[in-house]
Amino acid sequence: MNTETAAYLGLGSNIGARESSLAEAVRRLNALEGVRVTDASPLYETDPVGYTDQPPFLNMVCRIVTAYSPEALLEATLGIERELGRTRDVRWGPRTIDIDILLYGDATIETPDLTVPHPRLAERSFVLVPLMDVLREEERDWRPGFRERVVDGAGVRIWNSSSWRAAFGHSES
Ligand code: PH2
Ligand code: MG
Ligand code: MG
Repeated sequence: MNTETAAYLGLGSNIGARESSLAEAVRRLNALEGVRVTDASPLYETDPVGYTDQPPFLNMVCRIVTAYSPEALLEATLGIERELGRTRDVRWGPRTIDIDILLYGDATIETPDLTVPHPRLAERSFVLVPLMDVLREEERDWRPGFRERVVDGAGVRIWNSSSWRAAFGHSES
């Protein structure tokens, strides 16, 4: 019986040492008993969406394989956000680290605490661009329209970091 599920997480940071916060979040995710990070996208610097009077973000997406239920995964991601100094002041406002569950297998989840697929996933280039870097071919059919979706990439610029490439294994370009 296969009790592991592939999932995709979107991460963002726009306060403090953005790149180290993201790297530390990925490291802590991978260190969880029930999570293995299999792929990490490059970093992108992105214009703030929604509440625009805040600094630019660094965003990325990672693919994980997890033994956790969606609820347990949510708890674990909130725990890492807290450990890395996340506070919740303004909705959509500045944050040291945000970890969102974008996809959890092909599941559709609708509870008071969690909506999967992430409800704003399809409108956000800062999520779609890095998601397309790591989304596996065989997992594209989880959501109708992914294959066809045009990613315009507006406000999303690759963030060239040799330390990120060294840590997460991307080739240059
Ligand atoms: N997250 C938000 C609101 N706006 N904008 C960018 N560019 N990147 C984000 O991660 C982001 C945002 C709420 O989670
Ligand atoms: Mg978010
Ligand atoms: Mg969030």
